[in-house]
Amino acid sequence: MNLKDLGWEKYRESLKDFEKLDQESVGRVAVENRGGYLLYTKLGELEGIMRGKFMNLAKLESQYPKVGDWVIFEKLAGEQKAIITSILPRQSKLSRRRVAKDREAILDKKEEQIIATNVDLGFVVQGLDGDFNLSRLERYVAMAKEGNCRPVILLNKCDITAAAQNKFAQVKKALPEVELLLISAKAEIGLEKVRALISKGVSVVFVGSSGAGKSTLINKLLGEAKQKIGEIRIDDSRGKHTTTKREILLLPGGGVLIDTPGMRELGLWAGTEAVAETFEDIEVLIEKCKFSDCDHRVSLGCAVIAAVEDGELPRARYENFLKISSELDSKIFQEKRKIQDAQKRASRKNPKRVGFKK
Ligand SMILES: Nc1nc2c(ncn2[C@@H]2O[C@H](COP(=O)(O)OP(=O)(O)OP(=O)(O)O)[C@@H](O)[C@H]2O)c(=O)[nH]1
Ligand SMILES: [Mg+2]
Ligand SMILES: [Zn+2]
Repeated sequence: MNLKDLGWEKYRESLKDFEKLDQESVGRVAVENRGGYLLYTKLGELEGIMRGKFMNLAKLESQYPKVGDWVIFEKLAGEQKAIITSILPRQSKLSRRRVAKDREAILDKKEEQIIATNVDLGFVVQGLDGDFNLSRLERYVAMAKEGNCRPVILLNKCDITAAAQNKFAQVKKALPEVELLLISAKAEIGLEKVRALISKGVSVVFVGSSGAGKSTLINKLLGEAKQKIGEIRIDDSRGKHTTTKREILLLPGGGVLIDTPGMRELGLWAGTEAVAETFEDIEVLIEKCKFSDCDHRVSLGCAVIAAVEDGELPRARYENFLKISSELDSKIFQEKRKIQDAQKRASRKNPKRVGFKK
């Protein structure tokens, strides 16, 4: 296995202080199993485990190795096994918050779930069947941007609908700045354009709902039926969560592909910056709102509402903007509350003496 084929050169450009890394001791996490990892290295495939000391230090789930990570390891003599001693800095990452187990978990930073790291491109795959959903696309795009990963939307299954061009135009209008391709993985339409984006050493992750066709597309790119494909339900186009783990697959002739299981629920882990970028047109309008604390819902002199009324801004896009921003607002609000509560608790323990006379 060649480090160059694993994307090492491209990744290394982002590292300044690691010039002298011994190539024999760096590897890339290809699969994450319970507590164990499959590493792709110069020495071939190695079974990696974390060094005990490291595990004691890692408090957050995100501090453990993730698929796509570059790690330093020590190989065990005579075995295809390695001890992972550290994770090299992540140049990019795609992450979301976990499917909500409880309310606290959603707001807790501990629950960041990393889907893949060190990916140059994030292919957002969406089917043009019942899977098609503009706001979901916008969320994926926000997520990719937030993680320093360039989003590319792949509208798949263009073979099954006459409305493909129409939906393509809808997406183009809603997300004009994002690269967009109309394809059919199954009927092999537009795949050369996808292939052209994945040059040697480039790492790409495929995300999207179960049944969108991620694995079908990956198999076509690989030229072999490596990934299992699942049927979808006819009534609602939902897949059956056929892919169950995130995994690196190497494209013959270069390129690192990461297949992922379809997401049940896309939580937003993005910050306000990503939202601003995705809603650039609305950000421009906001500048023109009469009041600086305009809520863009009922406020007087709101330029955003005016644009919706004039038909200049599509209503669906406006509603999606409100949805995403209120979700973020409540997160930020909760974070602030937590800090305030902590401050209150601290001041109760250490009451200030100011104002008291002895
Ligand atoms: N008509 C049509 N069907 C497609 C196309 N691409 C994929 N499919 C079908 O969609 C279904 C789901 O495909 P998968 O590749 O398993 O979907 P996935 O995104 O990997 O799904 P998960 O692994 O569950 O996340 C299969 O029945 C595929 O044959 C396409 O371009 N056109
Ligand atoms: Mg799959
Ligand atoms: Zn406004």
